[in-house]
Amino acid sequence: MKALVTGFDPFGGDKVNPSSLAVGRLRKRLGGLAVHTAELPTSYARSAGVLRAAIDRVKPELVLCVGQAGGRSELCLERVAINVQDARIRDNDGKQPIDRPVVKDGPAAYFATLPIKACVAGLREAGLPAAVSNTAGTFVCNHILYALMDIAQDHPAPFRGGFLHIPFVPEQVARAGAAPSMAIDDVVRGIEIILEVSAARTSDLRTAEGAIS
Ligand code: PCA
Repeated sequence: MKALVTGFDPFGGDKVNPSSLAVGRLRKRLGGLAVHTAELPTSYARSAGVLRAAIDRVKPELVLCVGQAGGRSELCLERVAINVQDARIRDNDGKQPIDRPVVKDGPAAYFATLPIKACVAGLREAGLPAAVSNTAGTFVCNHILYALMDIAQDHPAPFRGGFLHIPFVPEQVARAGAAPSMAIDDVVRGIEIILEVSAARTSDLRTAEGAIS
């Protein structure tokens, strides 16, 4: 089985993006799973094309896109992407779309198809803080999860896909001030657990991971 894992380049004036740092450190093989990686630009206009090209090249059965969510304290498996671009900051092309669709006339939302609750359980068993998240925001990460699941609708090589939002790494917080952070080795370990759990099972657990608000 093959997996494709992507990270994003730095954005918003930051020097690093922990998602590409972590993805760059993944082992190339996890048991029977071959792990391929790519870096996506933090750009509404360009990211989906780079992702599609990587999927066409690798033909993975699993795709996990990873992005930074500064301020979050857990590894967050995203449940859903919505068909909206609404940017509070400029992307790496200087673009700041407001209330535009990711895909014109596309469905309002797509669900991730990885077993997100089983992944959260596996992460917690390994001692890593993890949660199901019900919003990936409206910036480029939501855009790419929506684009990923839209590609999955009619791609000739079927795959399951999902998105992981990760906290800052400690050196970002050391520079920029108080926020939660997670060591990059823990993020790498977490991504590998998500890949192993996703490769091992197609159905998800039926556990309560919802949010009251
Ligand atoms: N995080 C941003 C885009 C790129 C990244 O790593 C986001 O959460 O939308």
